[in-house]
Amino acid sequence: MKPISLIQFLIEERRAGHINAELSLLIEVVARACKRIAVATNKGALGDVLGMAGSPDAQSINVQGEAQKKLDVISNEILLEANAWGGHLAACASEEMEDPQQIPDMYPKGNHLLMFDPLDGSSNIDVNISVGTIFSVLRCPDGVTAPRVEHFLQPGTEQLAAGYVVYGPATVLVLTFGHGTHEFTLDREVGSFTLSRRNIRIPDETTEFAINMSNQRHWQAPMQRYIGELLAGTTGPRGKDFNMRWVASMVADVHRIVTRGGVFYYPLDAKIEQQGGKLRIMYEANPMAFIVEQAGGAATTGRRRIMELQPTGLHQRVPVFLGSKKEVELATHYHQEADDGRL
Ligand code: P6P
Repeated sequence: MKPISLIQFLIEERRAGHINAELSLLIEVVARACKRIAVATNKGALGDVLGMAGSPDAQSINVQGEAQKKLDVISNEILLEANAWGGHLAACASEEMEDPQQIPDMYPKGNHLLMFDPLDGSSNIDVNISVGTIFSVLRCPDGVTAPRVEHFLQPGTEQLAAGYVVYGPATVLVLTFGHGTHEFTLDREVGSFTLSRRNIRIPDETTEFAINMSNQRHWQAPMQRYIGELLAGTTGPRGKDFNMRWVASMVADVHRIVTRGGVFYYPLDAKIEQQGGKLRIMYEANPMAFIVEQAGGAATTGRRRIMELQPTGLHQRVPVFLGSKKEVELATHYHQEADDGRL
């Protein structure tokens, strides 16, 4: 069968009325920027892109209070520069920046808001483990020409598009517009993303879970109960053995789930309860939730559907339970039971 390029797919989606010309251009621009990020990431030790940003005695710290890797800064700059001039955006927001970045006055403004984590899992870069870019697209409220934070604070159900690019053995883009989840693999010889899976389905059941077990003693009781049952395997109430994976790179873990099923959990724990969770709602939890739901999976905070939350801050953190529907529903059910005092 003749390969379908991302451009052809976007034209199909426009003809189907799923997206408009401006959103189509936005996705093309983001995909092209991610190809540049892939080139930078793939240089490894040969490209002066590894290690920490800033100088040894003046490390670069981002809005999250995290030391920035050189590639965090490089990836952020690539996405900002690529999206500044096309006229498809009103503003951008990034994990790496405190406030939204306006489109420079010399360029036309568009009707979309773009949020991204330019290089998620960057702590894995120096040890050559897959990392990724995550992005989410919202509509800019009518009449708003200089979007402020509050214009970004829309529930995940308002997303027009969401996607990630995983920089692994292959460079793979996974994308949804709310009409299924689709995968594109970068054909390096041609330099274009080529449709590799259309209308992905995540199996409802799984025997594979992803969680950072070192936090176990800090989890809330329902999480202790749920994971304890998985670990008990055939000797416990689940009556089957489970396998565990934890890449500590959300994009890599989610891509495994999108590819073969499974669940990913970053629950509340006593260490992070004050900050509401580990992962950020606007440019990690919501886009991944959209992608997973459109592939037939589920995505909750352990108590509520992630995409129904009303965000309260650009960098707000939430717990994340996502993946194979039946498992996420069971883990969520245990938390709801505990909250109702029925446990
Ligand atoms: P931990 C990477 O820093 C990240 O934001 C996600 O990509 C990943 O799933 C998680 O944090 C890893 O957290 O506590 O295992 O280092």
